Amino acid sequence: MAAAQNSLLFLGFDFSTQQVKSTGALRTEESFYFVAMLCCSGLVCVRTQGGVHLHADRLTVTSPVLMWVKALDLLLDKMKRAGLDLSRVRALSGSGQQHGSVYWRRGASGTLKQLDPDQSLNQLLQVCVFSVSHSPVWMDSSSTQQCQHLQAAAGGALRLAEITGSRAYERFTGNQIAKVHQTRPADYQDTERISLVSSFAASLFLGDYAAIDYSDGSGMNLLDIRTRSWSEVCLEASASHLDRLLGAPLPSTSILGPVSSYFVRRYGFSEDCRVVAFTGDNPASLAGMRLQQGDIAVSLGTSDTVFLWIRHPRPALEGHVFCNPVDWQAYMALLCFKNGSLTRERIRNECAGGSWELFSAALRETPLGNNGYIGFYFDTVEITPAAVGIRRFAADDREVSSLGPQAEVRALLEGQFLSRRLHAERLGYSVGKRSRVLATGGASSNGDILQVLSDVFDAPVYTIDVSDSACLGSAYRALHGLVADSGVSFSETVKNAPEPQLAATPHPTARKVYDHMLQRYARLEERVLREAPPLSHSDQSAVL
Ligand code: ADP
Ligand code: XUL
Repeated sequence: MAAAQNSLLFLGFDFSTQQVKSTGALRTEESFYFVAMLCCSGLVCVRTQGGVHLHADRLTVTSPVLMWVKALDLLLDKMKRAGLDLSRVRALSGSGQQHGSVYWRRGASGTLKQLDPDQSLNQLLQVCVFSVSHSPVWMDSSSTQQCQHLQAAAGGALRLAEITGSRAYERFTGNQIAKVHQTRPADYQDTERISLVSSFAASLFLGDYAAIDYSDGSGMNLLDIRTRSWSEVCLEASASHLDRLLGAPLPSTSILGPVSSYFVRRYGFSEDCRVVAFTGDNPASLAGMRLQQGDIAVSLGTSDTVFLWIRHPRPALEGHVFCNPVDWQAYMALLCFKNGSLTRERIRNECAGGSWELFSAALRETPLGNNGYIGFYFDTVEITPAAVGIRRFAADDREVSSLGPQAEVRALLEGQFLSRRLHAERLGYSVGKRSRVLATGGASSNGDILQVLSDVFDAPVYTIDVSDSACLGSAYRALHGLVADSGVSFSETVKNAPEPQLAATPHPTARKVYDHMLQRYARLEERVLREAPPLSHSDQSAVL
């Protein structure tokens, strides 16, 4: 990396579903800095499918904790081999896929504090460190019973949303912890600390248990998002001794401490390098995209997410409100759609011979509005809305059983983006003259997909050069963490960072086509939900 010797380096890590990645932000003396992807490690071969295990009940989804540990070993070894001078890193931070939980066995903190720099983390943490070796992750939907119990204890779904920012969701950590507590009492008893994936990763760097930050903590159905402390009602309804097991939550901008001596001795980090609280991947993306009020961010990763910066939380039965990761007085709203990239990959395989090129060609060769064809593609139980199955409709709303391959590709994309827009509008988003859509995630590298996004939202779409905005946001947050206590705002800290690049502008006819189509989509979605049998346990397990 070509850089001035006296420049300062800030590192961001992202522990996502399919990879562990890292990005660096460099700040020179002239206060100008740029960003470079330092390296990125693929998934370690631990016989997972895309980083997860889908269990026989088809509801339980876990990831081996050691997969993240091994991936971090590989990533840091790769950085070292690339000749990076890690002694220049002044601060690091990171993000993790949201909601997943890691269970540290009694005595694990002693192990963390005395890591032998001659051995890899994987060697050191392999035995007796985790009381649950396979962590429940965000794709899990097996905790319906626990959700019902929590909602009843809190005084109903809306009341729970008012306290924690969300009604009860199966993937939210409190319900996952409650399930472990009930189904694995001995392992729970043997646990001395519970981390989120983000605070677990921070703990590795810190050599001690890292606090859960307010923003990722908001994805647990346990944190009171207004007082920013654990809600006693929710803790009590979920599992025993939770306040002790979770530790006190901290502001997302907190400096947790210096990097552990393990990283100083094994990888040459400076003893002065600070670890800034890690957060969730979506909050970190908000930072990476430098989202402003009025913008909407659309992340096209394994799951698709849509998020907005908001001042005043208005929790509802749909979507989530989290504490804002860069401004403790603000909030962010988030919608999560489970059928994102994996569904696009399925349709690519079935309709475009497995080629993104042909998939893109299909988008270019079909008209805006797809001659009235609209599709709903919920391969697995969708989060927003709670539905499963595939439905296709012609222009007169008559159901059709199949579409030609090119029309199918466009129906999928338009359906996905109409759904993102419809549900964002219900959360308070409105397409205005100065609206910008900021796109990120793996599929944002595809210009034809971004064109459909731009048309459906009737707004210009911007991307950032770095493909992983969560990583980049973590590097920015590391930098901000050093100055946040002296009152410097996040936007001030990153004001010289590269601006997002314009990637697509809406077609002149887009507004007319999609305003009308959005109304039809809303009506058809109601019909799909009305006509679907209630989601029973076995329906939920449907993976088409
Ligand atoms: P994660 O949620 O693990 O962070 P990413 O944001 O890295 O996921 O996105 C990974 C997804 O990006 C892959 O599953 C793949 O379907 C999608 N993807 C990668 N390249 C393209 C492309 N050219 N067109 C559409 N989708 C793509
Ligand atoms: C958000 C969610 C996912 C995960 C994985 O609520 O469940 O976006 O954070 O990326």
